[in-house]
Amino acid sequence: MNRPVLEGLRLNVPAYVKHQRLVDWVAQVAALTEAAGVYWCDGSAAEYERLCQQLVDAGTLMKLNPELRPNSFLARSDPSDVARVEDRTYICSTKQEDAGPTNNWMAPAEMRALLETGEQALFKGAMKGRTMYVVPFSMGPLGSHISHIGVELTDSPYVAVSMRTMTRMGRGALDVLGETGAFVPCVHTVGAPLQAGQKDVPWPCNPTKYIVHYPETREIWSYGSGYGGNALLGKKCFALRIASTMGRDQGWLAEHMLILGVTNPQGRKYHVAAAFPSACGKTNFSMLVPPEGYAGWKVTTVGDDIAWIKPHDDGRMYAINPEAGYFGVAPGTNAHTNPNCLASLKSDTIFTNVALTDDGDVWWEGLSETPPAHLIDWQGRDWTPAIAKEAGANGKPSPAAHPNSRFTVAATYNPVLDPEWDNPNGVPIDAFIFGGRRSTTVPLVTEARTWVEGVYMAATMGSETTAAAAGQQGVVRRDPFAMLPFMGYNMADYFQHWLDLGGQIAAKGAKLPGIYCVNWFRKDAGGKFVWPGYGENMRVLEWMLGRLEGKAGGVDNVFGTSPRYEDVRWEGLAFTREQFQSVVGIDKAAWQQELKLHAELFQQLQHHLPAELPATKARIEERLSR
Ligand code: SAT
Ligand code: MN
Repeated sequence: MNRPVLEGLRLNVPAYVKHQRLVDWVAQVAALTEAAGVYWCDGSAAEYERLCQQLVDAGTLMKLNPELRPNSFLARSDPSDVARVEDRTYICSTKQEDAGPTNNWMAPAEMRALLETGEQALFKGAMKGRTMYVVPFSMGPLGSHISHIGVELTDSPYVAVSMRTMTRMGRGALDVLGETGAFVPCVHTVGAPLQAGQKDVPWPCNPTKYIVHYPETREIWSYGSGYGGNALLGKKCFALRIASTMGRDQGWLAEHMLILGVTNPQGRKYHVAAAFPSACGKTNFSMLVPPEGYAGWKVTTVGDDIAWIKPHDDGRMYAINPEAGYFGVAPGTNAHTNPNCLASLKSDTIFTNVALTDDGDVWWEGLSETPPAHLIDWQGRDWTPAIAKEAGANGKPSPAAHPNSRFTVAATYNPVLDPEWDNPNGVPIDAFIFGGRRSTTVPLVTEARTWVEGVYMAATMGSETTAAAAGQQGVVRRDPFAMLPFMGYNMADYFQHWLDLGGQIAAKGAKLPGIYCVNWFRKDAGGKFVWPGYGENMRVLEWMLGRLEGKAGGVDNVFGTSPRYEDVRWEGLAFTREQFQSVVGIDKAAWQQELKLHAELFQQLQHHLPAELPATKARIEERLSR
């Protein structure tokens, strides 16, 4: 094999690497970025430990108390680099209409000039003074027909270690690749070159950020951020934006969905995939603990964030979780909201931007009812309830952990991990759930009467924005399929793709998965959540499964079928008929307003918008006017 030699730089290609095109590309990017060295990750435990120690020495990671939190670390990011940057995220397809009106777009040549080829191109010399890590990874079980391989080149060792937890990273992925296999090239730099003798900072990054996707050549280029969704390129960039485009071209789906298994006392197991926007409780739902009265029921996690779903010859849709770990929101996680998650985080976890306790453990808002008397906050400053009150705004104390602080942990630490989570053939999906965060209007649960009605529900989903993305929080925006920040192509074409797949399955005579719309987040007049949520969501799940079996009752509303009070099991929960009514009721005036927002969305997406959607809207309007 030809091993290119760059002047003054050794590529250090391990003997087991057999892929010439990969080696050539690594050489090219090393030359462009002027990396000081190249290191190929093998994915071993020894390598992980070595890199973590290196990160500790550099001040990026802090080792937590090994007695309280074995093999775990805390990272504090730069305070400006704490979330995804949607306004800096681009889909660079040749034609703008292929990116569609919901994405930022730039012509590929123009973007390449900015990043790679122009006089002042950002990637030129961007890795000066830093090692470039070659991170091969598989999204999905190694060798599965649903999986795909990527290789990330990054100058961030924090990214390299996080990728080992979040993906099947290392030599195994290269073995699958062989000599000529296809891979998605992902280039990432924190954009902070080091001049000779310059001292590094704990969290290098750049105020200029670009998260760039070329869907046609299936490439990802990310500049300036070290934060999760911007930097762990296997996740949102590959597994959603690039993969959604692959799915469009190849007849499958890449979705922002958790996948759970639910087994009833008779031993019958179902699989459900559920889409919620970022930081709306996907991890909690995927690890749900059935409440009192549900003896014999079991919920198991296949995935907590992303699903790749392929129609199979038997007419069913099979899903895999392309990831191997959880990059979840820490605040709010506790023994009530998600005991299984808490158990997953006992050891071997990298925490980012949570608070540090005086005995070297972690804390975040909601972990305990009363905060410790003293903490070090996510920015490394002293924190006490009194300081927090002083520094707070709008009557709320300043949080010790950033609202988007995260944990990174391998799926194998989850005590309720589904035994099929690693099955290369995936699990058959029985139902899809779509949910937003809405304080009003949208009922607790509604079943779509048809596939088209379900696609309509998903397409018109709205949600109040959360801390997962930089920018204003709490404003309602349309977030179709919870994919708004993650779509790799034209949203209207994506709606069509969903309709087409449903049509193909129906044409085979197979039963389509049920589609449900949920909203756990309705509030009462006092601003408090009415539905208790978390484990109690099991009651809603049981109703859905009952519907699939044709056993559970319901009543039609303007846009689907919802349960009556007596259609839900209430054993073990004091939830009155009135309370129930306040979370399922349809307020006609609110729905008339809501439909105006659907109309706005359809106006924005009118180019290629499937005719079935406005037709469904017209039917809802007709029912509303009765
Ligand atoms: O920050 S991530 O993009 O990885 C998580 C999320 O926003 O869902
Ligand atoms: Mn997500």
